[in-house]
Amino acid sequence: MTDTTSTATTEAEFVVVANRLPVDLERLPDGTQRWKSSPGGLVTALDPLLRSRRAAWVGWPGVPDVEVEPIVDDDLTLHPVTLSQAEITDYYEGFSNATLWPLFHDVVAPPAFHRHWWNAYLAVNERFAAATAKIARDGATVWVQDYQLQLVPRMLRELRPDLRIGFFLHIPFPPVELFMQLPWRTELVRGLLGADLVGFQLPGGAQNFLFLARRLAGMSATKSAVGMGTRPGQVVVGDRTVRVGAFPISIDSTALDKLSRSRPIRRRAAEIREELGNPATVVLGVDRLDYTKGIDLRLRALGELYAERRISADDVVMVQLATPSRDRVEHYQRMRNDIEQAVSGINGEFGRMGRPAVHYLHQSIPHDELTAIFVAADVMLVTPVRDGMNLVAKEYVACRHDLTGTLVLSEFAGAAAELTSAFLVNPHDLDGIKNAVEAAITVEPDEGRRRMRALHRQVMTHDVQRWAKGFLAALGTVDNP
Ligand code: GDG
Repeated sequence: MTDTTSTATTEAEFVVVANRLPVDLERLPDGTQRWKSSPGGLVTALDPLLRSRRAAWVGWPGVPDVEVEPIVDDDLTLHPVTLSQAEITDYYEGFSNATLWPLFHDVVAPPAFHRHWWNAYLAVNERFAAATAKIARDGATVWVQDYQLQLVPRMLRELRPDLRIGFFLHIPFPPVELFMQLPWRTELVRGLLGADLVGFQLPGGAQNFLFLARRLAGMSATKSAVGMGTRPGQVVVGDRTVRVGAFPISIDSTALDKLSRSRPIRRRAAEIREELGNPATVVLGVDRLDYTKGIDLRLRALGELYAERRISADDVVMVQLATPSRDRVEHYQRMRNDIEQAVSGINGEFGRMGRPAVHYLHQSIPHDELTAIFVAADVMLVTPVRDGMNLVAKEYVACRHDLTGTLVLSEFAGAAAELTSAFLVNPHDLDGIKNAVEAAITVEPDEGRRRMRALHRQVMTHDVQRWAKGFLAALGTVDNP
């Protein structure tokens, strides 16, 4: 990442607006700061589109209270939005992650409603809209991302009616009955309706939104059929038509497939199995440490399977990678304690000296190491109680070109709509999870290969590049894929 600060373009043709920039500002112990690139799925998906025209990315650099100049990296300019510590507490940790996140994930934790959090959300959304309005060229395309910025489309349209505005929600859009709890429900729906295209992971989310648009914002939905991909429904808002559709996100499947086949990764995968004591079966969980991910449920299922001697810790060990996340939000602190207690309970009862049953890592690990762990694992457990998509499930599948390995997948992950050959489970049904885990461990090789072939084909043909192109085609800015 170049850190040239002088020649920031003020006239972008394509602008991505997201809570975070694709780079993090790092403060070093000596008081200096530097940029660290943090390429996520979104960056990979958008990179070719960003590079092919004068593009900009508007986002928070990850550190409070810093004013930094735009960063120019070839054709892409990064525009940092400054947030104060109080705003991070109220807008990000508060309204985004303790109001919207639980509300949009089926209230698995009770959402908290505080007016001062909402006020901070308003103020920060306004700042993002203003920053975008300043840098977009006449008639530019703007793509706003995710639940932290749902008011931006309308605010931006008021400032700049000439822009073409798309919005994509990465998390589920909740059932109407739950959304109605939100004191600011009308403002949020109106905020989203400022876009020309509102995209969701699944048709169900799009349908929920269409219903609400009609009910709360007094708009008429002219077509309620919402298809996957590029067949959106429509809402008429004054003299504008807002399109609403489902665009299931994915991963850079080709890159991951290639990496997983590489010699260093395969060598490291073999080493990992050895480090685990060469068990017959390695079971894996990879999640941000979040209460929606159902880590507790899969640990309970595993513990009961050991206790009932349906599996033995001599043959079956589990690795649970729980990446640190939102650790200043109270609910996350409690959940971390519960999960760590569950892990030590299982290890206390079923582990042996030097051979724990569950290897638990509360760390963020490098991408290559994570890929090697995917390659090393025989059974992948993805058991969220609610998840917009779940990229981990797709990443595991992309790493199984040899068609080994089995995936146990919650019906409540968006990915279940596409990955129908997985062992699908209702995460609330503990016996169901136990049966699925046992079936995944003991599956006949032919049956396992049959399932993985279908999964692998799906993930390889529906990648993140296709997702981005499909969305932008529906927005009318690129040709149909
Ligand atoms: C939201 C929605 C939706 C995890 N630990 C490490 C690491 N990861 C990577 C995974 C994966 C990503 O983080 C997590 O993505 P998920 O999709 O699983 O979940 P969320 O973070 O909740 O994402 C979700 C997604 O947005 C996209 O729309 O699918 O439903 O909740 O890529 O591999 N990567 C590295 N080290 C780690 O320790 N390098």
